[in-house]
Amino acid sequence: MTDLGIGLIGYAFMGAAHSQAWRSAPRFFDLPLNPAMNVLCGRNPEAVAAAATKLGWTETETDWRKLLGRDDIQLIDVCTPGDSHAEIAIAALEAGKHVLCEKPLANTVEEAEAMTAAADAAAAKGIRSMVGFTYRRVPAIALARQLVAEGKLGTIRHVRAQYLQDWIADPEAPLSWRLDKEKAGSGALGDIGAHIIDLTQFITGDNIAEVSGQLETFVKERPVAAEHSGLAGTAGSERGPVTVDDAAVFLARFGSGALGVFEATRFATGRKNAIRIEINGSLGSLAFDFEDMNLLHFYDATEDARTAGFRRILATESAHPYVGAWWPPGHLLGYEHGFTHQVVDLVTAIADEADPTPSFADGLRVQRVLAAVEASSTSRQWQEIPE
Ligand code: 4PW
Repeated sequence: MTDLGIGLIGYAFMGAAHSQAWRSAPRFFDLPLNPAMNVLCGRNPEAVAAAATKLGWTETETDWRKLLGRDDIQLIDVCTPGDSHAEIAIAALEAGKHVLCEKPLANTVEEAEAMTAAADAAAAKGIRSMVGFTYRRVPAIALARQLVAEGKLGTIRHVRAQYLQDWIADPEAPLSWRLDKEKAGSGALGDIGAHIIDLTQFITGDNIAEVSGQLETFVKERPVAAEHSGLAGTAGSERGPVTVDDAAVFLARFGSGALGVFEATRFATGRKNAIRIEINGSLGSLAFDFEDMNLLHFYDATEDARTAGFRRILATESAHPYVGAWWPPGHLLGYEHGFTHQVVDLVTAIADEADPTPSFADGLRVQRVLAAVEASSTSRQWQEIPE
């Protein structure tokens, strides 16, 4: 089978999740190309070498530009903070490499527009790109989209979405790059709010047309981190400013006229990674919570009122999206499986010479909603999302 040489940039939380996916995908799914975990890239030579050994990469590089000139790399996987997404992704696409880029696509709409233009130009030459809105690949979420597309909910009236975490609820939790506007673009809004924007648009097949939002930074100064990885760190003795939002709330109106209520926060004490989505339509409703990610709740409003009620669908049947490649029914999947499914869909699209989704254009659409929420928070006015 033909190799698809992978160069992964970044080896922290997301780098580890993507490494697991590149390793697992060909072991459980019949892929049309063999992902070869050729090069892991990071700036610190000792740390990247140790990570490569642990995560299963053959070689390392300390300068991402070197990946672009290598013949054994056909795909660049960008797992760096948002401030380098545009530069790396555009250079990689121009060098003829396929690109998988972590979300949010960029730190600004302007960067996301430039990335989308580069992706369109590359697609004309058969070079593919995808943005990592990984939760689309949770089987229960993919099932929700199928049910909506089949018309089982009828006309969508309400979209209710929350992404709740609490890892910085403690005011002494140290600063990380995710709390630095230069690095991350925004806070809870872009890091986790971006997911619920993408997910609700994905499930409903409808786009957000206008928003009215508020951002808040509850804790304006924190200890600088002595060390930090993923969502955890240890505090040093100095203190520094938080330059992003801690929480974002917004109302939305979808193109179809459905009303949306969104909330993204890292201050929801007790909620660790609760992605809660409820959609109410004229014929029924769906409800999902990532903290119980194998379940999708479905209410069929056309049933006999005496027996109608929310049905608890355990999305572990082989008839459910992605599930057939894994375990027998009831043997649950977890966080990492979404990343594996993302790799499966990307590699399949590359082999089929098709454009994978979510595309950079989808990422740009989310970026425009993020910018509109920020603008609305400042202006205290509703903001339309440009098409
Ligand atoms: O899903 C979330 C990510 O998109 C994770 O919980 C953390 O926040 C890590 O990055 C973002």
